[in-house]
Amino acid sequence: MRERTFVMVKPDGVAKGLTDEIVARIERAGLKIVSMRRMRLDRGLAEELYSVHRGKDFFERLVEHVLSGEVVVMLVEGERAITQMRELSGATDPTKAAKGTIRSDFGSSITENVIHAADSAESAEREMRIFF
Ligand code: FUP
Repeated sequence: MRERTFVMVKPDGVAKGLTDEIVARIERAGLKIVSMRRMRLDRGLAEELYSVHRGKDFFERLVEHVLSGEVVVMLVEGERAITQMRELSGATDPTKAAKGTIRSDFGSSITENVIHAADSAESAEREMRIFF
């Protein structure tokens, strides 16, 4: 099934110069980057993106991280794009992520884990509407 999803290279990924590597992995998986923008989030956007986590103990840390530098937001399209992007990204905690995934290869911590990829069709729709 052809899907569209929302993906973001987080500030740690941009700072480590990983954007091109991540773009290459997405394209090698047969997915298409329909739109891509390098930008700085403001607090409103960051809190909206992560609104499902509001009230959790890591919320402020997470928001501070995505405000700490530039991000690259992407609209990605293709067969099973949502699942494929979750598989390319790997588990939230880089130490638990499968080998060869973006988070396993490049993540430094559960907060600085390089990439965000929408976790469901509903999240993808909501997040794409925020940014595109
Ligand atoms: P994921 O969908 O894999 O990005 O993971 P979650 O939706 O569970 O978490 C969203 C973001 O919150 C993660 F990318 C990093 C951050 N987070 C923490 O900083 N600490 C935690 O204990 C859990 C998540």
